[in-house]
Amino acid sequence: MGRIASEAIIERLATWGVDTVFGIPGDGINGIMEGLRRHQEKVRFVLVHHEEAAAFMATGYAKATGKIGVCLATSGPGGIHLLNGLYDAKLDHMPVLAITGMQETSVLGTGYQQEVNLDKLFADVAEYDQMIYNPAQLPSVVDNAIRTAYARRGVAHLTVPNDIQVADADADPWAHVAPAASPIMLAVPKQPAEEDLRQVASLLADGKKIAILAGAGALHAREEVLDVAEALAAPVVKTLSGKAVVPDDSPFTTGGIGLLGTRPSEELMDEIDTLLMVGTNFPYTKHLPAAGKVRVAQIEADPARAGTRIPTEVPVVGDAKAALRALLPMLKPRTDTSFLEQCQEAMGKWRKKMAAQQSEQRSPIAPQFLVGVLDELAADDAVLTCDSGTIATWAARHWTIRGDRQFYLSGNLASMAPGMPYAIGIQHAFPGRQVIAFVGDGGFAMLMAERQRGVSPGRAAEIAARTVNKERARSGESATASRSSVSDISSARRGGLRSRSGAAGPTYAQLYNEARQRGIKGRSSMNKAQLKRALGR
Ligand SMILES: Cc1cc2nc3c(=O)[nH]c(=O)nc-3n(C[C@H](O)[C@H](O)[C@H](O)COP(=O)(O)OP(=O)(O)OC[C@H]3O[C@@H](n4cnc5c(N)ncnc54)[C@H](O)[C@@H]3O)c2cc1C
Ligand SMILES: Cc1ncc(C[n+]2csc(CCOP(=O)(O)OP(=O)(O)O)c2C)c(N)n1
Repeated sequence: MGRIASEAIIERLATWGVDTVFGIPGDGINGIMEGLRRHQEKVRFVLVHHEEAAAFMATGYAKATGKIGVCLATSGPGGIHLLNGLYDAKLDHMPVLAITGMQETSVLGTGYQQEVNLDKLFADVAEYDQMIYNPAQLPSVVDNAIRTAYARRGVAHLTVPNDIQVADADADPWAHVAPAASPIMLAVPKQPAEEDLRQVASLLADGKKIAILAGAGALHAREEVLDVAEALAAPVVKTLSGKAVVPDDSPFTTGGIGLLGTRPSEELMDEIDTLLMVGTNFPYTKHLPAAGKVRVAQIEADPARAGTRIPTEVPVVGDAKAALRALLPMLKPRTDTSFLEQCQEAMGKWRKKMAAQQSEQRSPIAPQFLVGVLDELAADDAVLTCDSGTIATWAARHWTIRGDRQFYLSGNLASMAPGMPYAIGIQHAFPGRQVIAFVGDGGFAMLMAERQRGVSPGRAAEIAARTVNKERARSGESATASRSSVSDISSARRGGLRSRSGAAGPTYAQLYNEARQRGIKGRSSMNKAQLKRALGR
């Protein structure tokens, strides 16, 4: 067989810098698997157990690297399984490309086995959604898909019928749409209009009690956020997705906002007269000041999202880092630091309260203690991923950002189970880095099988697996992963032996036994010394 169309796809992915594809093979994508086999030195294929996990891995990869994540699924059910992870990418604005198989063109529309119109099904989730009917569309549609995913910060989907996957790559050339020799992606202009920034500076100059709300779109702008905070003597409140914008021990932050946030952040929202929002689309508007009570400026990359959450006097479109850097010299430095000091005092009390909740003396060990120990022992550049559920509260409050640490969760979709696949995806991107999945027993059970796939090169799930609570499992009470030794405690307190994620779910013992059969190591983690041993410290 000569050069096939699937090779043109894989080669083009490689030209765009794609080095990893997450997925599961199937008859519907045999041709694409052949393309991957022929170009395995350029693009590696990471086999997963569930397509949803492949999409989460691609999303985690994109979140941590800023590069497009790619997942692959067979026709019909394989493609359907991708969807939840793809919606996670869509809602958290991550560039992800999904490639799926499709029945061969000669049977399309005949109700053939596994015939699901995946292009129609993906129409809502994907910014770019295209069936490939002719190899001559390649590599243009790959370029368009990737370019659109980056430009619109979302999902692109290509579905490829079996016969096209293995068709002669060079047949039927359509010279007039011949693509450029190399992929072209023109960056969106980052610099906001100077006049807009002058208006922001003027609004801030009038403020007496100013706060900055920084989100995921400012993760790359730590230095600039802190510089502006210092110039304005303004506390920085962080969204959960923007937790890593500034370190948690910075004197300029009051930590998170919302249900999982801090009291000082909540209180200051009632006090401020001016709010500067940077790189955030924070959804829980009831935790923001009442409309009309404060003057608001917002720096946002997407014009469609500038000024959408709260009445905003000065919406500015541009990149957070570039905008803040340009804004800084326009600011009138504030000499009155009393509001900031008041916030710092409140934060001092809050930190003590959080530390008390981490106490080793609490018996049985508290969830906060577990995260506290993880926090203490983890590397300064560790990446923490977590599931949705109560577990997110402890990650939010007891995992501290210091050094180059990062933190990722399914922010806006709030789906169960992304913690471990995110970690595995991120571990593939950064093989040498410590990546910790902090997962609930419910979420863990959903995609537990992926733990096996995370073994190599993955320290990813290692820590999660190491904190399995073996002793309790043996006594018929226990759970699975890191969060497990937390979940079983809260259940145990209520005298229950079952996972809180559902009475119909497996008991912890069943879950643990299944985990063990899959080669996952268990550890009992009842006190700090045991936890340290379990974590290999
Ligand atoms: C169980 C659970 C509980 C949660 N509880 C909380 C909570 O209590 N508090 C909380 O804050 N969150 C919480 N979340 C997350 C919450 O649902 C939202 O996902 C989160 O608040 C959104 O944060 P964000 O606005 O920073 O991120 P996003 O919604 O991703 O918004 C980021 C914005 O930045 C923009 N942007 C991107 N790049 C740039 C750039 N270069 N320059 C400028 N702008 C840019 C984007 O266009 C986007 O509008 C919870 C999630 C879960 C799963
Ligand atoms: C796919 C999906 N199904 C259901 C939910 C609703 N839900 C949110 S948290 C949760 C329980 C999570 O349990 P677990 O993973 O053990 O975490 P915990 O809350 O115990 O920390 C459920 C059912 C959801 N967010 N996503």
